[in-house]
Amino acid sequence: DPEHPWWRSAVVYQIYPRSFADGNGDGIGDLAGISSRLDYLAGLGVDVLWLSPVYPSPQDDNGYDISDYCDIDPVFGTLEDFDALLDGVHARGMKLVMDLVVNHTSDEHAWFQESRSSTDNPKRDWYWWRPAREGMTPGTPGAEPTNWGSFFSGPAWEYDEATGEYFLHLFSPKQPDLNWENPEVRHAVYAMMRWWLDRGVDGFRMDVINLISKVLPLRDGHVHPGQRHGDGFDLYAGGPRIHEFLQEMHREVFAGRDAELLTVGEMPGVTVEEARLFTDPDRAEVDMVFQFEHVSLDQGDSKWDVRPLDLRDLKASLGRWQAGLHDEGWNSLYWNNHDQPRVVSRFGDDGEHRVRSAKMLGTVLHLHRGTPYVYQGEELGMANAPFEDIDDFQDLESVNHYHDAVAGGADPEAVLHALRTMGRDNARTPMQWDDSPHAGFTTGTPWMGVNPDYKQVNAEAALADPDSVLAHYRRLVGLRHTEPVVAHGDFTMLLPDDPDVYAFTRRLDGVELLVLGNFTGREVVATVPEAAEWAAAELVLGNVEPAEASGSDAGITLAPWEARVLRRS
Ligand code: ISL
Ligand code: CA
Repeated sequence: DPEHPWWRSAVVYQIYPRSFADGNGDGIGDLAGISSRLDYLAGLGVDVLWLSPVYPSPQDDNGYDISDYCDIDPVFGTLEDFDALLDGVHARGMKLVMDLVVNHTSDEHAWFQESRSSTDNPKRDWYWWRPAREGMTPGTPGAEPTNWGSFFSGPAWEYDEATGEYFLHLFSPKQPDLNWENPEVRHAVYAMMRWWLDRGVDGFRMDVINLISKVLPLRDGHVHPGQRHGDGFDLYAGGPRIHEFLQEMHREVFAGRDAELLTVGEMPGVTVEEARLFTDPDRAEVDMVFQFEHVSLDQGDSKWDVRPLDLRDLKASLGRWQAGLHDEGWNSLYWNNHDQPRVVSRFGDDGEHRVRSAKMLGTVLHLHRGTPYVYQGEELGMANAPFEDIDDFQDLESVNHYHDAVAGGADPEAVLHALRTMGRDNARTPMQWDDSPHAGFTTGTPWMGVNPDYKQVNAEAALADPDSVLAHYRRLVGLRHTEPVVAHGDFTMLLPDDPDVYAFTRRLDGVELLVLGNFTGREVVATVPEAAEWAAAELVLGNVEPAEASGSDAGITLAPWEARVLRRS
């Protein structure tokens, strides 16, 4: 049914393979480890698994720097292991989506090795090579072709002595950007994608896919006060040919087989207006996008400028996305991924109310209209890790930022505070399977320390506890499958000015749900319309013992971090 593609009632589970399950005891998660945990995932009820990159990689950015698109990194296994995993996933009625990282390759990819070998190599133009700024000595500070900073600190250009030119890298110097203006590049990427689809994979999550079209000619960005580098974002995000490229990719790769597939474009900075275009089925680009507005509301000028969340901003933002993609396009829904801190620590309470607030957050997210994504460990209420000093961090983004900021005169303790709050490593501590050493993640020494809370917070304990976060997530996934109003209903935000309560209704064919979430550790009153009637309605799902008569005309009283889903028809 083209009106109701299957992914509208699906839930996706993201696996960060390095940190999920180690099958061979070398301390790093791998494909065999994932295969051994498929029953757990099927038990959660999710429909799709998305794997962060498992391709051969120098692992400068944990696999987002790919040196061969058509193989598996030995650290994760072999293509045979991959096929076995795919079979296991399909045998359980689930689908498998691969990460597609084609804004850039690794500098160790054969394409880049050729490209850098000489200025007249046939693949020279597969990447962005530019001479030094006019009148400047190549390789000296400020001689970069444009003033752009990279996402991972420092300039976005690396000088290559062999040929005396610079190459562009929006991320690390080991992640040179591909030149999508070159049709050979595009067709090589499409051929690779077809190769994976022919192997049986069910779609792609497309890494920073809105950065592939750059404004030409490349030029300087505005230098904001206090910034060392220019801001090139508007010159490479959502560039002039982005829709053309995605439509071409769709024609070349997905046409004729897209009904069974899932495609999601990761798009930093994308607006709701642009997202409508990207996800309008008639335009044949992608099924949905990952947007970043709601995970930027507790940040100032940069992600390291950490501020408290104002719940009204969150409702205004997500409410705008719900309305904007209601009739055309489709939302993806997420709190967490491998780049974000843990949501229970970020928007909930990872102390006394960890379990209850994790359930509240899951409830609010999963009852929106859109396709929810669960990031490994989120379903256990896993929390941020207690990193102490800079040596505890592994992610190049955090480590580079620390050295950069401290060299620039920042207070090291303040920088560490920001890393502890927003750092990507929070998401990357090993999955907590049980209370045995290293949480059952590995029999060896884990590549990254396990969160010490694993004795309490682990899958084995959660499976045995009907009141666990895991049990609650299983119910949330189930609701999307069994209640058409959850997958397909209209969405109406309520109480936009209430600083404490998240409230909305969903409606379909005479069935109506009211969803309430208390985002505080205090008892609060949700002053929704028709409160007394709603308080008496059927409780579909909650996270506290059903309250005694707690509603009156004035409102519904919610316990600290309480969530309630009520139903009437
Ligand atoms: O987390 C971020 C840094 O603040 C984001 O800007 C992130 O870099 C951006 O969302 C793009 O992320 C994706 O591409 C990166 C990779 O490091 C991330 O892990 C990936 O999700 C480069 O491939
Ligand atoms: Ca391993």
